[in-house]
Amino acid sequence: MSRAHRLVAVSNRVGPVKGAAAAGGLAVALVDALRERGGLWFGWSGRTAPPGKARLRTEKVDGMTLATLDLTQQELDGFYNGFCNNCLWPLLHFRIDLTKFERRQLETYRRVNWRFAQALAKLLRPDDVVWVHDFQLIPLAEELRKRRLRQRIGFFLHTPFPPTEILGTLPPHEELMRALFAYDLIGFQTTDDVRRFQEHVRHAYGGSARGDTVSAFGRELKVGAFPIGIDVDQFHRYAFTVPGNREFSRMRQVLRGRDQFIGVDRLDYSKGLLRRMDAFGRYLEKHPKAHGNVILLQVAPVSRGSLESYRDFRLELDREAARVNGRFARFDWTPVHYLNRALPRRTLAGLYRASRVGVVTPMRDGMNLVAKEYVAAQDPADPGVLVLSRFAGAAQRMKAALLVNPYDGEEIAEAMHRAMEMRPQERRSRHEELMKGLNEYDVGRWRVEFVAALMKAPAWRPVARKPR
Ligand code: GDG
Repeated sequence: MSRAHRLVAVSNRVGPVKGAAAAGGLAVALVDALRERGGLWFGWSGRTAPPGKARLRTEKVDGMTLATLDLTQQELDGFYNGFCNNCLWPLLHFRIDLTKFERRQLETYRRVNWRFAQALAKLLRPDDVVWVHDFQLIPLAEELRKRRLRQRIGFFLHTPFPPTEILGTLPPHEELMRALFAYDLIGFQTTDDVRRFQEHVRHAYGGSARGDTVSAFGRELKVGAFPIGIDVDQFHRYAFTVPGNREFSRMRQVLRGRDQFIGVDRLDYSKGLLRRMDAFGRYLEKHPKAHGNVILLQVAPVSRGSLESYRDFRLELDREAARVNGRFARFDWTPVHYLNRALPRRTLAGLYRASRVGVVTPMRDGMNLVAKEYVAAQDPADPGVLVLSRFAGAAQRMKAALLVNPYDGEEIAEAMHRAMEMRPQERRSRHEELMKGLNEYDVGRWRVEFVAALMKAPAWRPVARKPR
């Protein structure tokens, strides 16, 4: 990408920019790229405003421009809480049982995308390269194309792409997939997601897929797998310098020679928290020697707490944690330490480092960055062991972890035991291999490869009209 091109990132939420490193994930990846080229970041402001008062604000921060749009409460309900989190999120995680489709919410989803496009179109320059993030914004490119914008526009899906049998249950699946074909490149987390997308396009719409080119609806686009990574060195530094290092020492003091398993997840039903808790109970049941000696620290900040499915899930998890504690706790030992608060990122790094086993067992996950952070925070001379779900995108390139089926509590419990018993030499060699993978494909490479592929994609052409 030459300097002549400005990078424009679009995501549901914008920022933070100043504390990007502390927020982690997408913020880090995007801020670096945008800062380099004086880019623009566009999205929802995180605020609601009464109808007619919802404003677009632009500000310059650290050499880049932030442009944010308010939503009305009604838009927030129908778009974000409604169609995005009550319908698309469960569907994309293969949970048809939790998927609630309401036509009115779809209309609000369309309308918010329309408003985003309306505001963004005014800010775009002819040579901009636009990178749109995630399922909240599928129709955005189509809306921009309607305004005759011909810029290169790429889309990255952070979640899994589900099988055609599941996607086909969504009433407006064709509308959404057709909208995707207004992009020039679609990036997925793994090659499995790419394959499922290609199969769906073939089966459901009679499209075709050859190599990285997929055709349907009279259009052609490029697809690819771009597994998102982390800033490995930075995360490692967090674990070994103040305050991460201090939190590590405090944790060690509190543990008093006990071993700790750690789980860190947004409180979401896709993350496999219930089975994990149950598996820990099974592990304790089978291994009385662990009693008094092992703790599971589960950090699970509340997310999407206004939705019923999330509130129900939280109650269930509270019960499950209490059940394991009620059954096994002694007056001087509580096996499950369960927090619903978010901790600072550097504290997390110290806690990962202090934990003998990282337990990352989502039922389905696009990638899962916690798995990568846990590995990066370890001491290479005496590393902990990662227990990882086969159904996290991260598993595709982290074969040196102990891979488990997250639906099988017995298997998770066995992996917990195996992790505890593992000799230092095996721990070191597995860790070394995992680190090699993390370094090979870090967050920098993720964004550079995506943007390079987008630049290479053929320039957009409108669908040729059939002669009458
Ligand atoms: C989506 C996809 C994909 C968690 N608790 C705290 C905290 N976190 C941080 C973690 C990690 C991030 O949040 C979570 O990232 P994940 O990748 O695990 O999961 P999602 O939030 O579901 O993200 C996922 C990702 O997008 C990127 O493409 O990997 O599959 O679902 O960085 O550390 N951070 C702080 N305190 C906490 O208590 N500071």
